[in-house]
Amino acid sequence: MTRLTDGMVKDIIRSLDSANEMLIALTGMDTVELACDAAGITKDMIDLDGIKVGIVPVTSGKGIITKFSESVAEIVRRLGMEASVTQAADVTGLAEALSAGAEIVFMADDVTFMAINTKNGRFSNNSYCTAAGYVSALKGAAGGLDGKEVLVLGAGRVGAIAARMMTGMGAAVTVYDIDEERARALSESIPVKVAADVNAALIVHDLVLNAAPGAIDGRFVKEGAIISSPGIPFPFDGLGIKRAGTIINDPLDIGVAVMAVQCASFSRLRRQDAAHGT
Ligand code: 2YC
Repeated sequence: MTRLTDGMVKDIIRSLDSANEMLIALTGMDTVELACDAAGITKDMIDLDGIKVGIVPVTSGKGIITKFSESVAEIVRRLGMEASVTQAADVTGLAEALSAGAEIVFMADDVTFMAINTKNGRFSNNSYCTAAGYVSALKGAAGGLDGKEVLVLGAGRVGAIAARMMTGMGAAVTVYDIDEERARALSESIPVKVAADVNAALIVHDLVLNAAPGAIDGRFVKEGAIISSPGIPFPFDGLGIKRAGTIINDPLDIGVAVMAVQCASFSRLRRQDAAHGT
């Protein structure tokens, strides 16, 4: 997953309203509904109100990203939970969150971004939750994925999980990765086709899940395509934006919302229905 920079994070909090409006318009679901769908539950199965959440800044590696923790806290508050960023970072911050009775603790270093359920130790991972959230968004925008052809760009952590999920939903998935070996390796474990050329694959796909870090050449975006594209930097040029019918993108919101709902579901499910997909 591309590492966020201070510049990319600074506008997240102010853009959360429009991000939620965009989701409703494009997928028919608001952030809570989408997060529940991605976590394999429905809203009536869980009460998110007032769940205490601690966000602990982590100084390891490239260090703290300005407003990253506060952005995570704001996204979680909008789900109805009670979120706060700890004063201290790292281990001391974790101790602070636990002493304050946090039921869920969010922490991210440069490799792993997780939400831990302190009641039972189960945890949510940002890569899985981002994949699940963007698959749900694509499913909503496309009116279902069963029997549909979907192109996945990138066979990394998010792309591979998304490809597996959509295959399981009955989609005919084609995967492209700049390292063809990585796409081929994925096709050994799940029934996906491998695309050798990204532009030849793009131009024939109405549905795209973009989990690759690079820019996309707008000339090859199929007219009216629905593109679900997590994270940053935003990979489309003006022509790509014009040719696509729908582009679902945000730097952090959907992934974090799914993490919070999935992690809460580990200890808070109302009805003990088996929550599928977690
Ligand atoms: O501020 C902090 O606590 C930093 N340690 C946070 C580092 C986050 C690094 N990860 C990322 O930027 C990306 C996110 C978009 C989600 C997963 N990796």
